[in-house]
Amino acid sequence: MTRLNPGATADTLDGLRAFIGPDHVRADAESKAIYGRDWTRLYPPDPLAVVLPGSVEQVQRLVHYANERRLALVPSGGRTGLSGAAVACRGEIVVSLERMNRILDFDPVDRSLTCQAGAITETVQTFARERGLYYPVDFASRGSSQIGGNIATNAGGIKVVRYGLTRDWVTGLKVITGRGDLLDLNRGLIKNASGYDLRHLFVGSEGTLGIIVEATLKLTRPLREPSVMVLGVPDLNGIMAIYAALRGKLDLSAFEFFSEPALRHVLKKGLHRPFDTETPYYALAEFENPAGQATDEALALFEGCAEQGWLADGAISQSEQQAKELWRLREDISESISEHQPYKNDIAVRISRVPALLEEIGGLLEREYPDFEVLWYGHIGDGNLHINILKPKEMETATFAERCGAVSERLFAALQRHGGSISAEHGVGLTKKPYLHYTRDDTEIGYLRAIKRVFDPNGIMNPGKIFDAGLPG
Ligand code: 2HG
Ligand code: ZN
Repeated sequence: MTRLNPGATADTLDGLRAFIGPDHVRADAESKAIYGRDWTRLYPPDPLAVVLPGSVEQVQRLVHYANERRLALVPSGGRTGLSGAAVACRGEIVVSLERMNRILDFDPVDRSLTCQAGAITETVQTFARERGLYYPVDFASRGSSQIGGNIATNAGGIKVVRYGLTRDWVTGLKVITGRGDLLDLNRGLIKNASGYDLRHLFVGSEGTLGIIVEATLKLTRPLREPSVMVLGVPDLNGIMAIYAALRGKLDLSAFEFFSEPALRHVLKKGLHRPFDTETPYYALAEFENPAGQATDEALALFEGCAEQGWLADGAISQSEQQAKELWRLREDISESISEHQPYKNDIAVRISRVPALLEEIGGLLEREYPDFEVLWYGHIGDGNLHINILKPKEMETATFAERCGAVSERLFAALQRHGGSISAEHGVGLTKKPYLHYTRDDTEIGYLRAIKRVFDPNGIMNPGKIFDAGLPG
């Protein structure tokens, strides 16, 4: 990989220190190691420096400065990403928004809040809850992920079946474009039919068009006493049938799944089986159940699904605490397997295509990886599957990556035939960049490049992420 910022010198950093402050421009080895990577752990971090601006003005000045000197910048949130979009491994300057973490405004009539990009997801969720409201974009990394990063990847998570993605909750964005302009996009409006909505270009842009500095987020009413059911399911087709049955009758707020091998990893970390029967797969459904009013319906559905042979056993939460414990069986999987350096797939198809895709990919993986441990879990109610392949202990990382990469091509070709996407919610970053053409054709990628040129003509914004832009940077 070509190293970026070859012309940068000690003077370059002194220039940054002059307007960002000496303590907020760091070039020590520890800071570089921490801020140069995300949760992928695939790329050795190697930034030139880390800068931590404290205001919108400082971010704008920084982008002007970077344009004048052609310095490559990597915008950085909580670095919980799984595709390498926030990785700085080629001498880039990491721009961490972590000091810009305040909630700036709240309006109960609009039911919205405005925060700086570095606000932690959980802080926003708690702020909303304390005001009787709810920010429904939610996932396991809520305690460290930041709103700006969530927007830059259009994060999904565990409540998408009911509430949609991050995109659906952003009513306003302030950004500094790669040219250094400040854009104040949509300003919290619900309706705004005045031409192209540039806000949506920044949602999912993975730091390649500019730096998100502030966001206005919609809030909603909290869930009413949600209950959680975990169901033991003999096969993946059964999960889809159960989903169709439950969807019509319960107010579902989540519909997730995981396999028995995936469950075993969280059990090893101290969690308990939800019931005695072991089944190849498990579905987790969350539904509103105020004063237990939906319990009878849920139990009747359970009986009906059992009669059809779609499920073999199940458990339903009787308290908030039990609901939390059942959730952990699904939410803790990713962290529980991280020590095995998994090769991650985060694929999506239309919900109706899930069974056909599963059959095809399931067969392919069984044939190609008989010696690897393959784990299935994810947000099946959105058509989003996370397939993780664990590295055998004795295998070299490079050999493992090569074998997984070879199968990826065939996996993504199958996905393409089913009209799917190579990334449902983790983004493209570096890990999925070689495969972008399976989801976007060349003409479309040409339009993406053209958009990039408009916002970032010198190619200073997160160069080499999503696609190669063919720009100077
Ligand atoms: C999840 O749904 C996260 O748990 C992580 O998106 C998925 O580990 C993964 O592949
Ligand atoms: Zn996920």
